Amino acid sequence: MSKVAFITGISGQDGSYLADLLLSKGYSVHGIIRRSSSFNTARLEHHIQNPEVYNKTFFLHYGDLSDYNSIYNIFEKTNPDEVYNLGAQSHVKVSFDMPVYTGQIDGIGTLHMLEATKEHQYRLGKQIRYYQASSSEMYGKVQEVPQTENTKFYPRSPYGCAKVYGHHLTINYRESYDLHASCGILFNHESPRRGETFVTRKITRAIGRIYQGLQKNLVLGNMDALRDWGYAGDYVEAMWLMLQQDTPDDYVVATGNMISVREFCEKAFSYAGLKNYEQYVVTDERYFRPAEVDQLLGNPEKAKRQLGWKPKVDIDGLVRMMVDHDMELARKEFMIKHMTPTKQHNHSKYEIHHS
Ligand code: NAP
Ligand code: F7E
Repeated sequence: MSKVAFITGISGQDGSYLADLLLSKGYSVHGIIRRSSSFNTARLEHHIQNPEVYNKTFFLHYGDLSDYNSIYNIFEKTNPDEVYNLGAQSHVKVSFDMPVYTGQIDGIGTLHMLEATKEHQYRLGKQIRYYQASSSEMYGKVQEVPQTENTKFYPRSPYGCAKVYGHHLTINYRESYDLHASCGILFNHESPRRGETFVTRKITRAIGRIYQGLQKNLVLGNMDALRDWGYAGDYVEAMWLMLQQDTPDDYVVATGNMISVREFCEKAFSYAGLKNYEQYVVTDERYFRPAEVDQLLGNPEKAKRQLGWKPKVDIDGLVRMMVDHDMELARKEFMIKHMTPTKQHNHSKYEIHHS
């Protein structure tokens, strides 16, 4: 019998990579999607369009972390062996604009997931293993460098505060109800599937568009912030490994290296062949945060030692992967923009408009 996984946040960056990984391991994968007036499943299209997989081993259910009833019902329908709670309002800057909503989803939403796990473990009489997406944002104004599982938290945003609540709740449910519940304290991780308003993707999208003449400038906020950036594809393996351990625990997942937003720009622009990134980048107060996290640097020794996990992609590999992807995306955008519908060629809907 294949194992059954239930993923919240399956339509996001990490959820989509985790679904790829679990399907490749033979799992049946169930995920929550939110009702939206426009499509929100772009990162899952390769599974939705695959008749071998869709509604056979890969299933989507409408639900929302704010709605306990929907969560409870999905548990009841799917009887999961493993639960990955990745759903969140995950944007730090947005959490200052929507603090209550962020608390409801990232905090109380986590409580909904833990309650449902506890209830269904009891109902089914089998262990359900639970993964909580904790975050390096919990360290905020860092109390030591690098940060380990024992470093004190000092969150600097409503997002960071909500994640601290979810983190402690997960530990509390583990200790109170004997749940196999683990927290991954993941440092920033990126990919070509990263949301376009997070800084690395915003930079690589802009590079492709500037290269194609589709955009002139890149407007950023604090370029001095330092982050420990890894590759999302590597990080979902660590999530899975945590749930394969006999004993649940909490782990820092990071590369152990950090660079600034400015250095990321330098690397990415120069890899694209655009020398002098300064001529394209402007800063604007709009993108600064009321309270900033100046630096984050993780120590992944415990994950290396206990899980046998280590990152395969370094910062230069990550920059190359994201720039290559977004150069190609912008090339396609350019083609579409400069093509006009034509009646002359039946075989092709478009032709290049040389103006
Ligand atoms: P993401 O791309 O922003 O994806 C977030 C996911 O959560 C999306 O599927 C989103 O659905 C879903 N979601 C949002 N609100 C929801 C709600 N009310 N009910 C149900 N689902 C909801 O985030 P990510 O980068 O993949 O991150 C995954 C998790 O790891 C998050 O919990 C994040 O906070 C945490 N984390 C991320 C990082 C990182 O660097 N990426 C680091 C540490 C921790 P829609 O597609 O419909 O919006
Ligand atoms: O910002 C600075 C910004 O939004 C990184 C989430 O996945 O990782 C992520 O949170 C840094 C910050 O990520 C812009 O001020 C400058 O210092 O890409 P970001 P984040 O805030 O670190 C953690 C671990 C999570 O858990 C979160 O879910 O870059 N920055 N200029 C900018 N940031 C953005 N977004 N946009 C700018 O224009």
